[in-house]
Parts: sequence; structure tokens; C-alpha cells
Amino acid sequence: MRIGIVCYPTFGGSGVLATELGKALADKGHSVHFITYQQPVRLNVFSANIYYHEVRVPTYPLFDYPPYEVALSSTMVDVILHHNLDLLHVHYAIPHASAAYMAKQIVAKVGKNIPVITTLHGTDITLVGRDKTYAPVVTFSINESDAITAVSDNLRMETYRSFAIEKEIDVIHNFVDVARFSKKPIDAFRQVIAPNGEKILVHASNFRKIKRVQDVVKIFAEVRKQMGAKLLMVGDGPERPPMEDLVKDYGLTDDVRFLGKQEQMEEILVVSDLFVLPSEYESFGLAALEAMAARMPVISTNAGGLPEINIHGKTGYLSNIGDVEDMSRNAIAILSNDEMLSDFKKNAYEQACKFDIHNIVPVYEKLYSRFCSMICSKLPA
Ligand code: GMT
Repeated sequence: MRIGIVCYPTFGGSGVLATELGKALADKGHSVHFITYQQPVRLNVFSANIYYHEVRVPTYPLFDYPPYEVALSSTMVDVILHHNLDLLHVHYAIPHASAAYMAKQIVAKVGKNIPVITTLHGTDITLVGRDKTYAPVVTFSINESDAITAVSDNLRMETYRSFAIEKEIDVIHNFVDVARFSKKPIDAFRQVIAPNGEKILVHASNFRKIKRVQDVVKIFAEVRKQMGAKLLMVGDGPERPPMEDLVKDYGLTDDVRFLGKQEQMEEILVVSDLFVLPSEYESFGLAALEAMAARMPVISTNAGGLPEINIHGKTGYLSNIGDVEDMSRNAIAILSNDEMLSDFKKNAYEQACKFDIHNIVPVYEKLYSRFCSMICSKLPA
């Protein structure tokens, strides 16, 4: 099939998932056309089946706000027609679903039918999309999509709760390439980070308020009182300065490393012991799933879709939002008992395998085949 994928090209989970999906589809023989304003961060491979189309947004002195959505729709039209796409799969409703709707109408005028699949990822529904500035367009464009998917049962329910959606929303959980994240750890790297055998905790996010990164530092401070430990903070974002202040206030500067945005997450995760995700909301928590594939138990909140991946008392622990005391207690319990740590690591890995790329990508292919059965009868196995 010839598939157009539209996503945010940044480190956010929706862009990561969309890019990994495109790469997997290309490996299976489909032609995949990424349509984004920058090369997606995870699009770091060469494949004869992958095409990248950059959305250029011309500026003009009259515009205070360059019309990105118009440029996006126009680029979609161009790619649909010149590469004879079979379908468009847009990730994150704003503005991708409405831009796709516009493109669909334009190509229909020249007799081309392009099915549009919209995958909802989280803040497009729970935060930004709900804002009344965007809500009417979000509702309309979701309803006009030929198929709608959500990355968790929780997000599906939240979408029905917040918008007047008239169609069925299919849940297709996010996935991880388990083989990539469960590679053999490089001992030398662990030695550099934790030279005295300290336990390594990791957090990865875009450091926005919703991630409650200060809670990560508070939990780490409690762990550090009980044992030698190091904290790796991966990512960047607006909450970094107050978090750095907190690290200094606790006197933890030597034990906390800010690694910035990282493309090779697997190399960090495989040498680490515990992943901490105290978010106020996660539709899914892809970062936690990647950690689990690298055999890391997860200390998280019970918010949103997190209980769909992190199993309390098995792959990690779930606590109420902001309950730093409980999350600290759980982290210390896992890290101070080697047998328990090893059981949780094994369980985390087994749970991640349920969400392996090879199990989930065929579900997307099956969904695509609903809209182009003739073409899809020739789908690669
Ligand atoms: O978490 C973020 O702020 C980034 C956001 C995004 O849109 O890229 O992530 C959302 O989509 C991910 C992939 O489906 C999910 O794993 C994240 O849980 C979700 N984030 C939120 O719901 C806050």
C-alpha cells in the first residue's frame, strides 16, 4: 500500500509512535510517505520504501501567524495526487485531522477518494483539544475521519466523555520494538554512571507540568536517603529550571544527571534499574513501555491509561497523583531487594512483549484493509 503518515516530528510520544509505525510498515513492503514540517527524530534510517515530504510554510509580512494548516493541507494534496496514496494516517488530532479533512475534499474534486484514519494520542483530547478555541474543529474533524483510533481504553473513554463523537473509536494500543530495547547492556556505560554499584533511576519526558517532574526529584531524594543511587533525567522542557533548583536544594547535584534529549534511549534504559513516571495524566505512557521492554520496573501514578500497561505489584507500582510518599516507599522496596527487583524486571519485560511491534502493526494493517480491500488483498504477510 502507499500510506501517508502525518505527525509531529518531535520527541513526543505521538511522533515517536507514528515514525516507528511508518518504519515497520516500510519493512513490510509498504511505501510510506511522511508529511511533516521537519524530519521526524526517529526517522534515522534509510529505506527504499520511505519518503519524507517537508511542509514548507512561506512567511509574509502581513501574517502575524503563518497559516501552517493551509500549507499542511496543500502538501497533503500534492503528495496524495503525485504519489497516488491509498490512505492518510494522521497522528494527533490538532491540526492534522482537520488539515486531512480539507485535503480529502480537495482531492475528491478530481475524483480521488482518500480514506483518512485519525489516531488520538492524548493531549489532543485531554488538554489542548478540550479548549473551547479548538473543540468544534476537533469534534468535526474526528467525526469526519473514516476511522478513529485511540492508544488506550482510557483515551477512548475520555474522547467520548469530552466530545460528541458519533463513530466507533477502535483502541489500538501503542507498541514497542522489544528486540531493540532488550539488547545486552554495555557494562562500561553503567560503570561510568554508577561507579560504586549504585542503583540507577530514570525519568524521560518533555518536562512539562503534566509530568510532575519535581515529584521525580522528591522520590529520588527519599531513595537516596536509603541507598547509593543515581538519577538520569532524559528530555528537556519548561519545568527543567525549577527542577534543577530542587536538585540543588536537596544537595543532590552529584547524583542527578540531566542528559537532554536522547535518540538512543535503549542504551540508557538497558543499564538502568527503575523508571519513574509520576504524571498527572498519561493516555498511555510510551516512555514507560519502552523502559519495560528494557526490563525496567515502573513506579508511576495510576492516572489515565497507565494501569493498562503497568501492573500494580507485578511490573511496578501505581500510586495516586502526587503521593510522593507512596511512590518513594515502593521504589525503595523494589530497589532494596535484589530478588524482588529481578522478578519485577522479568515481569516488566514479559508485559512489554504483549505490546511488541510484531503484535500491533498487523492490527493497523487490518484496519487499513477495511478501506482498500482490493489493494490490500495484495498486502505483504
Ligand atoms: O506526553 C506528552 O506530552 C507527549 C504526547 C504526544 O502527543 O506526543 O504524548 C501522548 O502520546 C503518547 C503516545 O501515544 C502517549 O504515550 C502519552 O501518554 C501521551 N501523553 C499524554 O497523554 C500526556
